[in-house]
Amino acid sequence: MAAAGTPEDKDRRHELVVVANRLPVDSRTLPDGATEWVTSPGGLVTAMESVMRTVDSGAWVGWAGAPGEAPEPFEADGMSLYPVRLEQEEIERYYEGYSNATLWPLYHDVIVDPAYHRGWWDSYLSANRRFADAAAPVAAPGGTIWVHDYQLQLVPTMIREKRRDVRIGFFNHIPFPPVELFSQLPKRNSILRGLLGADLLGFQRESDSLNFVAAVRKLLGYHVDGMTISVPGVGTAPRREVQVRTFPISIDSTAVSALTEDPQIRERAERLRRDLGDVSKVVLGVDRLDYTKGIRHRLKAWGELLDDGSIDPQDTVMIQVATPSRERVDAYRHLRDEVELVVGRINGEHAPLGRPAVDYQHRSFDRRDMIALYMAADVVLVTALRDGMNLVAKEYVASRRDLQGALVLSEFAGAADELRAALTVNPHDIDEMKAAILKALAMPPEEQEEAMRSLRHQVMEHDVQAWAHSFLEHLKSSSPEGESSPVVRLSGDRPSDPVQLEQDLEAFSEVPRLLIASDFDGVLAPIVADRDAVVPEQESLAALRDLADLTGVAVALVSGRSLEDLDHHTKMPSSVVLVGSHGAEVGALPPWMQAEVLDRSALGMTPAKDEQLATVTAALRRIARAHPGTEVETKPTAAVLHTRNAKGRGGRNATEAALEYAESLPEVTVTPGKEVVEFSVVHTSKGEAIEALARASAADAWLYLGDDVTDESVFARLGARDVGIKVGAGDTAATHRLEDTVAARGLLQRLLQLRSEQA
Ligand code: ADQ
Repeated sequence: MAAAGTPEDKDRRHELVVVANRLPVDSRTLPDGATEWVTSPGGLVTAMESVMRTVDSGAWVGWAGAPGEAPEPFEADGMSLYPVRLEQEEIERYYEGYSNATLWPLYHDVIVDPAYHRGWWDSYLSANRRFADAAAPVAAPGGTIWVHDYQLQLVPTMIREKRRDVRIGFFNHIPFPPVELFSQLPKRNSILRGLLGADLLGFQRESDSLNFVAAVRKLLGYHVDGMTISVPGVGTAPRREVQVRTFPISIDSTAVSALTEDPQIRERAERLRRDLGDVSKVVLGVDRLDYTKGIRHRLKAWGELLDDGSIDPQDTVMIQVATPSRERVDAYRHLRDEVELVVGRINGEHAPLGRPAVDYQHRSFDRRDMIALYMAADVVLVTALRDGMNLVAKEYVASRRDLQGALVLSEFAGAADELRAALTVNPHDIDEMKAAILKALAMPPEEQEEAMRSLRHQVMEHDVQAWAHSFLEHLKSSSPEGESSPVVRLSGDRPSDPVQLEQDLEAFSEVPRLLIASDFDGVLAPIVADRDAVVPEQESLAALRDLADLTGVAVALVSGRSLEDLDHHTKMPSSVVLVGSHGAEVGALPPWMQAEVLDRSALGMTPAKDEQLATVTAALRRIARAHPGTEVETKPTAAVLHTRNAKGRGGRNATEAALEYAESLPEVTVTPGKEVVEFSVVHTSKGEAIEALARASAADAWLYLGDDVTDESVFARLGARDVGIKVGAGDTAATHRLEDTVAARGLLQRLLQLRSEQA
């Protein structure tokens, strides 16, 4: 409960200012007419509360929920709250109109048609201005302003126009659509420019980040390097760099998990099952009543399972909690009518006497009831047609300390990227959904336990506090107005602490899924004058090979050498991934790696790059046709002309023709090799390659060994659980230093020992 009050000092400036459409409190009128503020539940509030506690003075700027005159700023739970005034007309046009009837459907794959009205845009602009005007003056000099969600996409630039000294972050809670869809939006470029006022833009899924970057590249034509956008200077404002990153949001996992031990909640869960007639299986859906959540598809599958007798309503019941939402928007009213019609029909045809087949609840529940529901459910169905993340999936997992229960999860929910042990479904495929529901209902307890253990590891480790801290840490390391200074964690030849290194290795080897990657020259082999005469430390290579055979370990070698050269000198088995040319060439992947993640996102491919690659490939093919025996190989990001099998001067002539053609392509990286010429359309770094490998192997943490300046792009990306080791002297962003390749060998052997003990 929040205590009402007013800030002692109205000119107070805040280190961290959160800007969101709504304040984290709701007003309640007491019997004597006075107003009381009550903390409103919700993921964002919980997340930010824990962050706010770590700053001296935090502020929250948002709408208080009622039209007209806004309350004066006040204090609640150690935070200063600054209400923003919105008129009734603005609520209708900015919030219900542009935000929820234009942007929401457009950003969710146009599941319903977005409505475009010019008047709504004007209101979106003026309402965003109000939020920016309220937020800009309250941040401390050099402070941080964190703007949230699609309703406020113009706010970052509006704040920057007033305050060049603050760091501005923006997080989008919903998906960002592919450029082909986003392009529909009238004023689309204004939205992009509005967002680019931030120093850091955060999205839920990697695909959202990539979609955003592709939109900026295609629609604004700005230069993009990996996930860094270069925003040209305007007037006196200098050129700036904007970072785009993926931060999957989460829940307060520990708090949720702890509540499952509460005797009252346990009793509530048991009573719930008793009240349902002690059926043998309870299936649960919990959603805002929103067309994005796939409730109709789920009910269709459920209805068919009852119709065809696959489910017996006598011993299985479905609870569908559908929270009232946006009831003034047409599409939501229609959805409610449809859902209630279908539920009525299913119950009419299948409900046993005195009990429903679908127990439909159209209302809000308190947190404790929600957890009791999760505890009572054998299966939870999350079948969103499109969802930024979906916190219900994570809440269910955090509520199952008993390691029982099964989660059916749509691949179109952001949570599917992390919750790999769920039963994933395409909710548009009703047959597939029916099969997944039956599989979940029949899942043996040991299998439930195995899956739930993996799901819980993910949810408990990556909680909302970690999400918020990670975003703010990234924001802190971005510099206002674009001056960039490399991170130096160990300067010169300062050694690192061996005890700390051992502790870090121990902690690292306990993580379920690991990526272990290393540079080659200078780490696994001493540097020699003649590159071809390099002699690797055979025991280091052996340790890496053995590590690659352990469960949950992915191993990669990343080098500036060409892939072929790297392969020739290391002779690694197929379980080890080879990455050559500083990340631009990726060798064969083990079958369990997600090749598509690596192909596109690592490598920074966009529709424009696809086009460029097609043009280059066609030109090389013309050259190959003119020179018999030569051929063109295509790779995800490159085309390669091979001349090895050409007769006489044919090979040399083809190479010359290719190199001449290369001169017309300043943006393409052309690397001539032994009887090959590679044309790569992306400029990659080892850092980008490691990030992508970590994603492709679903690694929870990675360890990297490197000796060169090109390895700093990897160390600059170290997360809290990752380990970076610099071999040799020099300033570095790595956390540890080893003297030479002999020490590196020792480390790999120690790691092998630790991980084998885990196994
Ligand atoms: P939402 O679309 O609101 O959020 P979701 O992530 O599922 O969706 O969060 C819903 C929350 O409401 C959950 O915490 C759930 O427990 C709660 N809830 C649902 N029904 C309830 C009821 N009847 N009573 C009480 N509580 C109820 C948006 C995006 C999501 C993204 C979040 C956070 O659309 O994709 O995950 O923001 O970024």
